[in-house]
Amino acid sequence: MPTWLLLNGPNLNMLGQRDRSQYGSETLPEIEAMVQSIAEANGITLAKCQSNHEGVLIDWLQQGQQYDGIIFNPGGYSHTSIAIRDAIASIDTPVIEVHLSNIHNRESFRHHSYVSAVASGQIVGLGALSYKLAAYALLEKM
Ligand code: DHK
Repeated sequence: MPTWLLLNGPNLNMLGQRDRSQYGSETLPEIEAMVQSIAEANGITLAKCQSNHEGVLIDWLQQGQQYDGIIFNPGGYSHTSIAIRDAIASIDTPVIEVHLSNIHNRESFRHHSYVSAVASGQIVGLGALSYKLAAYALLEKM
């Protein structure tokens, strides 16, 4: 059975409470359930992880070969982490980079993502819909 990984980085466990004008009102469990229902409807198993720790995210990415696709919101590490970029570059699994907010119309330090160059694609600025579209993108790729 094909399997996807839904990976969320730092502070995304606070969705629903943190800066709703940027991140919307959906909680992470609600977003996970939304992706899970798309996966299940298409016979795909979904593994989920949220971590506030860079090394834990890298550990999951290093196991990425066992997945058929990865939906990844690296949170603030998008803009800082060469180590996460290197972990993605070391696996063949397609990784769709997701951001709830439009990182390009926010502070300039959010405009650059180290992940983008090694991701299969990037979806930004559509709130929880960004995750849904990432799931559809993976379906098309499979
Ligand atoms: C989430 C974060 O936590 C920020 O650090 C990024 C991203 C944007 C998002 O929009 O999902 O800059």
